[in-house]
Amino acid sequence: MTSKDRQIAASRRPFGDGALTTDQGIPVDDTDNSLRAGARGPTLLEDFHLREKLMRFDHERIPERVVHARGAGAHGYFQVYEPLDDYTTADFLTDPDARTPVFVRFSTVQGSRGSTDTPRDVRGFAVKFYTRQGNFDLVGNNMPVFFIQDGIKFPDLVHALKPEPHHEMPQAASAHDAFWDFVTLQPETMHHLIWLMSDRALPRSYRMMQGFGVHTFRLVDRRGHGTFVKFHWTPALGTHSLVFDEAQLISGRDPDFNRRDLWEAIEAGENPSWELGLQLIPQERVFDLEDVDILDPTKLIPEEVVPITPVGRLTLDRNPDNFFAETEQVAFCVGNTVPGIDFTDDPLLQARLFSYLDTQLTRLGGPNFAQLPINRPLTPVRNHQQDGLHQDVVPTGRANYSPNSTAALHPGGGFVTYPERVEGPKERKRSETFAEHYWQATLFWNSMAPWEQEHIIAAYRFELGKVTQMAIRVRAVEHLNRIDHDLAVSVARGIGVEEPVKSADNHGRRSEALSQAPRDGAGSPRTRRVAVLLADGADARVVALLRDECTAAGATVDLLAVVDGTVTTSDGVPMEVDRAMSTTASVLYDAVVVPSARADLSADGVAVHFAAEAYKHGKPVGAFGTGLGVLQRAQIPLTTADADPALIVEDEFTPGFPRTLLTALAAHRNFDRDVAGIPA
Ligand code: HDE
Repeated sequence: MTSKDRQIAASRRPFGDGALTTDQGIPVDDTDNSLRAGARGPTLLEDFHLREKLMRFDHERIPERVVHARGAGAHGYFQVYEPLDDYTTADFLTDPDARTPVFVRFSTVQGSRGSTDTPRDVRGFAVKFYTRQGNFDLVGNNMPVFFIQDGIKFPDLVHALKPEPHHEMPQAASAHDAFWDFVTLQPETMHHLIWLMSDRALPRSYRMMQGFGVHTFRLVDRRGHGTFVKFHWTPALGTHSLVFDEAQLISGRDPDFNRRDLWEAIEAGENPSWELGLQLIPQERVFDLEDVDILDPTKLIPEEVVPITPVGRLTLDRNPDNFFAETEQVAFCVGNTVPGIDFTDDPLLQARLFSYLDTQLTRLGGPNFAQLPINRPLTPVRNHQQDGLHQDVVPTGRANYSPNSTAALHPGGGFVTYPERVEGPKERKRSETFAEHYWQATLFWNSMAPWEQEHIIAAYRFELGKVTQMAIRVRAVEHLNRIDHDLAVSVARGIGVEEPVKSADNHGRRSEALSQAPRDGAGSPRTRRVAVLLADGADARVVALLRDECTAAGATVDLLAVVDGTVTTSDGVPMEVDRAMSTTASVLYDAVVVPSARADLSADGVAVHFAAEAYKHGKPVGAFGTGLGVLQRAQIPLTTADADPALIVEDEFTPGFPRTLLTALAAHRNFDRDVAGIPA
């Protein structure tokens, strides 16, 4: 239990048992019948219980977030490995014994609150640290760069991205004219766009995605010396993605896919964790970072140029008690910082410093939102601010001004802004160091594994294929041609645009860290979900062995059959199944196994589709004995393990089967499969 948990506990009020009262504490005698003049007569205005109950119901909603409306949150803690006092005075970064409570909210960006978890989209990764020096909010994303360089373009970007104004379509999707019209006219978006077209936009789980602070911030040590810093979160479970077809199917099968995954993992004690890493950039080095201006949020600093120093760990271990009170009412403000961490002049960051404070006034209905239990700091709040809507405390005393001659409230010893020298004419002008928009998009493209490149091409084709105006498609291909000629040609071929003439050479640079391929290898079978398709005559001993080995490795196994209830094992004994195949889908699992059985599952269309679809999405697929028939019917080529390490096929069950399956699960997927001919 953290100190924040204890603080929140004081605000808990269970729905619980006991005598029902009104909000005024008046005991309620009957909550099922309104007060009427006779059983069949009109309802009386004096029914204060009815009026209060409906009034409260009518006002249950607050405005959803303008962006990042759909999210999921969890409590946890952060602990630094070693004191970072060479760089900062921030207390939570200098005391390895301090377990700083945190609340994290993950989110999608485009969709409204009730939309799906798995659109092609950026994900928010916002962390509120309740430190001993007040709240520090690191409001980041799962991609290290942003679409625009100046916050003044944010309303334009978001208007273009969100559903179009006349008919409010499409929901949670960037594949429409307005978005592509805007981005192709605003070329600084090109780098973030290629990240959005990559598998990074389809995380398998919030627990399996990286996080980034995006902007360059500044750490300040006790001598007042500054070091530029970029924040990175690296998930313990590796960084893994869905494939687009699967993500779209999940939207229908389980729109709460990522939210459920986070909730269930924490309920099961599988606490997700991330390592915090810092790219530390001495102020003197700022101008030798090749073509990167550290104030430009559309650029990253390659890890080969400035490596990441691991400094601490974030662990999430408690689900919220109440979605609205915590996940919905949490108010992240980029301006919430603590002594030792300061801002930079990144013009996107500067605009955010205004926006996050401002938006809460509408969203949370007034200036006292910091008093809500989820937003309240652990440190005492002492100032002369007062009144306003929803004042939750009773200020005492009379000296509500400063200076005053009675109370001893005085500033000092707190946050001191880094005394950076600034001068220049007042002007609306972009820095020339922000002018180049393509080389890092090329770097990203060059760093991708072949399958990642294929997915990117398919994504551009899909998105641009939905754009109705040919001129926008043509403009997009022109930009792609400046990133990489082959990429532009491949996309052009898929969307009916003439192939462009080569206009620039690819610089050929790569940065290993940008690819997800090596990060896939860093995975684990823990919390992965295996579907076992059972039929009558399955061997109970083998099924138990398979289940036990998977469970021992932290994976979960669902036994599925054509209908819910039981199957009869080879010993003639009934074995309970978890559910019918038709009530779920392969896209909700990480692997599919078809054990041998007497009954012929290959005659069942749902089972065959299950296997084919999992195979098509690169998942581990295993079968033995008569189970192989299902794979054959699904047109899955039964190749050797060398050709496809995620295809585990055996004539009969061996003890090696679960082990190979678990290795394949840890490696996430085999995206090198040729799945063009699979009919699923
Ligand atoms: Fe946000 N953003 N943003 N943003 N953003 C909001 O704040 C905004 C930007 C991010 O889980 C809003 O409380 C402007 C970059 C996350 O509650 C709003 C600009 C990055 C979240 C807002 C940006 C983000 C938000 C909506 C350009 C990644 C969700 C409600 C100057 C580093 C936080 C709210 C949560 C939310 C404005 C750009 C991430 C409207 C004006 C860059 C993760 O204030």
